[in-house]
Amino acid sequence: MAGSVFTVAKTILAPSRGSAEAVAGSAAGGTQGGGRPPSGETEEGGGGSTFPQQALNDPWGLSAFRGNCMMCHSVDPDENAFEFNGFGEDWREDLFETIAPGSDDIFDPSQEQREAASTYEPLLEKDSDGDGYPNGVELMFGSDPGDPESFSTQSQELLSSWFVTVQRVIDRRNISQYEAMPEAVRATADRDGDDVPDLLERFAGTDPSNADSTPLTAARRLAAYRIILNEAGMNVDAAS
Ligand SMILES: [Ca+2]
Ligand SMILES: [Ca+2]
Repeated sequence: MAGSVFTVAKTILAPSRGSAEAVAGSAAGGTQGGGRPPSGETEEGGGGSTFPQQALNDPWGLSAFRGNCMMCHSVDPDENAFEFNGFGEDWREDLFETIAPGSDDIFDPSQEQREAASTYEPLLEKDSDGDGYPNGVELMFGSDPGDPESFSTQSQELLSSWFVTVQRVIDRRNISQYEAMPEAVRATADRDGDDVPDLLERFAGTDPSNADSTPLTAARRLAAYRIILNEAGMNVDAAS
């Protein structure tokens, strides 16, 4: 399988679209969600090449083209051995010890249990990669919780306050209601052509002029978060 899939660049980013598609297409048993958006519409998140990847992409609205193995795995370039990074270890520990106790194989728990591990509050509060950004903040705004060199240009304090507000709102009202709003569906200017409009890149803290700096979170989900925060009076564009 293409080694390039596991090549991690150093800001918030992911494998090239071509390699991600190749993996998504070749993974046995996988389904690929999202898909390229119709012209003028934002991309939708969810899906992915493997069941564990889908268990992260679906609840967090991550792009199937950008959510990737490196969120949980480290690959030793010499041994080519598949190892887990800190986030992968923490996710597995919560899954196997708390959510699906007694299981120790990734295929044993149900997909609902794997998704529950991805949204398990103690996991979200941890900072598995030690970059100062809690896992929940990284999953919401689209940096890699398993890579200490991937984090937003927005401050941790700001994103943590936004995280709390968004979580409180979507406890009461499903995120899909926000994703269906015309403001979330309509794509706006996207200078670097990475499918995340400039406005949403500034919001998430990536570089709108660099296609290698792109949130893992799909544009549709980011737009929904932005609507929620603006409705809550957080005036997000002033901070972008
Ligand atoms: Ca972190
Ligand atoms: Ca990180």
